[in-house]
Amino acid sequence: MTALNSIVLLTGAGISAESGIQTFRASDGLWANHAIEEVATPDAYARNPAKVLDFYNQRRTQLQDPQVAPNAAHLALAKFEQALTAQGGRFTLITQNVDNLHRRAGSQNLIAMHGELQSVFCPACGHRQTWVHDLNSTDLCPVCAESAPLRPDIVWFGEIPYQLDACQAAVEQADLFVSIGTSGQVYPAAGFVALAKSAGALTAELNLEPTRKDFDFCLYGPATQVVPAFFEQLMNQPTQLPSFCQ
Ligand code: BV8
Repeated sequence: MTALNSIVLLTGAGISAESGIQTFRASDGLWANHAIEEVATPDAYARNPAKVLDFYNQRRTQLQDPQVAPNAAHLALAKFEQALTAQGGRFTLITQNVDNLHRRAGSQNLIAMHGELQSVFCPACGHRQTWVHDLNSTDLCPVCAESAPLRPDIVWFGEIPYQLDACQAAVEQADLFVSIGTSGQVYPAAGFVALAKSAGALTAELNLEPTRKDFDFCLYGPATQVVPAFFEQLMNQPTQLPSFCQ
């Protein structure tokens, strides 16, 4: 097997679950207590901005909790990226998550395709800035200061994910595509595994439970256990994929 030089990851809410951040589709997940149509679409924001801002303010505030920190899975990815790039390899981490845990863990080549809780932008002039506290509809853009209030820098349903071309190019050039902690239900991210396979990459799923997707290799269990195990083995023998399939 050729050395796995170009590795692309897609992470979802499951990698942050053990850091205390709710996932979306678990029985006690975010979508169990909030209707997507009421908090995560442009129409919802136009209809009831206060409700949408409150939904994101609660989640942004949680990132200030000292208990919420990168876990062993986030840290293992940052460590692996450093080792792989030091050997001349390419590593791209695409996350669907809007928390800041990959950044805090030290991941460098990171694409936050669904945006970030700690960022806001002005729909009128495009100004973007870091924002760590509550956002209210009275917070006007400091650049154009028009009537346009700043909005959460989140890709809502029906909006085009960020850096989609870069994501798809990375997936098409991957030797190995690893999906971690995602139910694989939200597109276009959920289509990346098929794109990777069609481009000849090996594919692996590290998750709490199997999803309906077709992967070459799989390892199931909590991310803080399966992610360090998988990447430590990969670091020690970069020319073959750990055969973990259960
Ligand atoms: C778009 C930000 C037009 C908000 C989010 C086909 C093609 C394109 C679009 C569509 C399509 N079919 C349908 C669509 C429309 C829609 C869509 O996919 N709907 C779904 C529901 C059917 N997609 C869109 O609207 C997208 N935009 O289509 O624009 C376009 C597109 C391309 C080109 C031209 C035009 C926009 C989608 C983005 C929406 N925004 N997030 C916010 O965060 O509030 S999506 C949201 O879901 C989050 O980002 C989240 O990350 C993401 C995916 O969820 P997961 O991360 O997978 O979380 P989930 O809870 O589902 O699963 C957690 C997993 O972890 C589970 O498997 C669990 O077992 C595991 N787990 C739990 N604990 C652990 C664990 N694993 C390991 N260890 C543990 N401890």
